[in-house]
Amino acid sequence: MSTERLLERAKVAGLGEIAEKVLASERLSREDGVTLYRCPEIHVVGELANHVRERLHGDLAYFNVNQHINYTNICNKLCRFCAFQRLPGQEGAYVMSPEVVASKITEQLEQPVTEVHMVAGIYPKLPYEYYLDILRAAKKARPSIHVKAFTMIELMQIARRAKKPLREVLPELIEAGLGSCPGGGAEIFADRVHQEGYHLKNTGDQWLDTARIVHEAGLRTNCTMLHGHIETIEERVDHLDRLRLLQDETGGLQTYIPLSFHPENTEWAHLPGPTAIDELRELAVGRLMLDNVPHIKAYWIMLEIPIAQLALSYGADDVDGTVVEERIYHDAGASTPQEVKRRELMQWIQDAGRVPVERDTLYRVVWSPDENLARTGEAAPVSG
Ligand code: V47
Repeated sequence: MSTERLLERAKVAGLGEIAEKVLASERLSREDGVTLYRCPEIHVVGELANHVRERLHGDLAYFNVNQHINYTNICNKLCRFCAFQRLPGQEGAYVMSPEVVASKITEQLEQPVTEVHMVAGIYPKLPYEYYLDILRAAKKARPSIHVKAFTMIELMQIARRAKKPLREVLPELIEAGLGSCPGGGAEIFADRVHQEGYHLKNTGDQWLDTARIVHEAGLRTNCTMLHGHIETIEERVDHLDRLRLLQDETGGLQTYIPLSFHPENTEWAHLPGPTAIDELRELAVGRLMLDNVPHIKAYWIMLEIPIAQLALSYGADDVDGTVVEERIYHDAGASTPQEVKRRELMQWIQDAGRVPVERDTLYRVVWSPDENLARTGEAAPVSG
C-alpha cells in the first residue's frame, strides 16, 4: 500500500498523528500505545505495523529447526496462569536426568536441528551442577547445537543454588554450553498483576535487572509479555515501554513474543483468554511500540497456524520453529500439532505470501531461496 493511502486510512481511523510518526520512524509515546490498543480499526493498526515490518524485513519471514525440552515440570512458584507446574510427588511430576536430555537430542539427529530451547519449572532441590550437566549433555549429544536455555527466574534460581552472584555464574554456564536465553517468564511487569497472579515469582524489576546482567555478559535474550488475563491496557503499555528502555540501554533483545494466555487447567480457567483479533493486535502494537527490537515472533504453537500466517501481515516476521515436543501450551489446552516438519513450515509461510528464510538462533541465515542472502549469512539487523 502506498504511504499516501496508508496515511489517509489512518486519519479516517483516528490514527493520523501516529501514522505520521510511524512513517517518519519516530518513537511512539505511551499515550500512542493506549490509542493503538483502543482503536476499533484493527486492520489499520495492522497496516501500520506491516509497514514497519516490511521496512525492516521486506517479504522475508524467519523460522528455525528447533527442539523444545522442558527438563522438569516441578515448580514452587504457584503461578495462577500455569497448567504445566506440578508439586514434588504429585502425579505426572518429572525431572529429566542429563542422560534423558541427551537422548531427546540424539533422537533428532536425523533432523537438521540447529537449536534446543530448554526451560522448566523452579525446583529448589536441583543442585547447581545439574544445570551445568544438562548444558554439557546437550552439547555432547549434538556439538553443533545452539542451546537457548533458562528464563530470568531460572537464572535467579541457578545463581541462588550456586551461592554466587549471577555475574560469576554466567561465564560458567556459557563454558558449559549456554548460547542465549529465551524470553519467557516476564508475564506482565506491573506490581498489581504480579501480586494477584504470581507473587512468588520474580517481580518486573527483577526480570529487567536479570536480563540486563545477561546482556552485559554478552548473551542475547528474547522477551515476552503474557496477555489476555487480568491486565489492563495501561499495564501492557507500561510493560512494552520498560522493555524498550532496557533495549535502549543494552541492545540485547533479539525478538519480542507476545504470549496469549491459554486458560484451560489453570487457576484462571474462568477467564476467556484473548480472541484471535486480540492476538493480532498484540503483535501489531508490539511491532509499533518496540521500535528498537529487531524481530517480532508469532509463535505458531500458541496461535494456531492460520493466525500465525495472518500475523506475518500484522507486524510479525518470525514464526518460531519445528519444536518437536511442547508441554507448556498443550497442558493449558493448545490443540496445535506437537511437531511440524521444516517443509511444512516453509509451505505455510509461502501460502501467507512471504518468503521463508531458515535462520539460526542468532538470525544468521541457514537457508534462503535468495542465494545472496544465503551466502552472506546476514539474515537481518540485530541491534547491539
Ligand atoms: O514463561 C505459561 C508462558 C512461557 C501459560 O524465547 C503461558 O523464543 C499462556 O516463553 N498460557 C513459556 N502462556 C513460553 C515462552 C517461549 C515460547 C516460544 C519461544 C520463546 C522464545 C519463548 O509461557 C512461560 C509463561 O510466560 N505461559 N503458562 C498459559 N497457560
